[in-house]
Amino acid sequence: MDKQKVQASHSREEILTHYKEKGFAVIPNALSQEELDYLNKLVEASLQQNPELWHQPQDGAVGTVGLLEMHPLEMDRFIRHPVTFPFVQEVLLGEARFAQFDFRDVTAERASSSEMRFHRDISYYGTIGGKIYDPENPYISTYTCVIYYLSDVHDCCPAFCLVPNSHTYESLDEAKTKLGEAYEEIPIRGKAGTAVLYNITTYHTRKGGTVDCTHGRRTMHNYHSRASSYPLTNWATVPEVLALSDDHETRLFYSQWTPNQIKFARDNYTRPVPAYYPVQSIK
Ligand SMILES: O=C(O)CCC(=O)C(=O)O
Ligand SMILES: [Fe+2]
Repeated sequence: MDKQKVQASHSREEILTHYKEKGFAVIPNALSQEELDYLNKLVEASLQQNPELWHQPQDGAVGTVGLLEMHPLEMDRFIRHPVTFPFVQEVLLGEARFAQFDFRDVTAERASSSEMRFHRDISYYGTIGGKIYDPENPYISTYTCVIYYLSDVHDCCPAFCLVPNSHTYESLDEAKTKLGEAYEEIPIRGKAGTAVLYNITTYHTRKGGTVDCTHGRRTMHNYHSRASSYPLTNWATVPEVLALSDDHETRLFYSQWTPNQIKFARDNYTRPVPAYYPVQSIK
């Protein structure tokens, strides 16, 4: 494929059509080299200086939500990134709300044991019978996530992998049977800076790397909810400077508070929690 073709196949329209048809889209070069250098330095410093902020390996990956708390304004620029956020808004019908933001790191040593099971990311309401996708949204999604590769993902590396159009099925086996010939597992490989935007109820996994992988994989994960969706998690928290920002757009974007966020704000913010949150009843 010549260069022009590659670029042409990633036009805004083609990205959105791909998402509509398959439940995900790849956005190459979403992050610049400068942004990658900044984020990788930040992650390396955090791993060294604040190991307590990182959880123990889960399926081979350590992870942290701590960088948002430490660098709220800087991270907000990635959370509402000029390249990807317009796509997020489009697939969420202009209703995007912050849901979750974290970094993960798989070392080269753990690459081959970092495989996850195929799964869907489902909100609490989804687990008690709520619809896990929106049949009236041409882009399917009630939530969407962007995974950014912060390191090159080669054939040997752990790779994010999806089954297109699998969001309506109760299990991966059902997806296999009903999709038949159309069933495929697509591992995403690409340069550092590649972003994958996906409907979170499309079956997906992290494929493990090979035993001789010398790279591992580093990622930034950013989940978005919709104004009309229930909060995705019951634990994500947002720093005061964003959640109580004087800027209306910012405050609105960070307004989908989880129960834990209400508690966090009550116990840590300098300003009072807005009265419309059930601050008294949260233990
Ligand atoms: O790290 C990956 O490639 C996938 C992560 C994922 O699906 C999850 O944490 O729910
Ligand atoms: Fe997932």
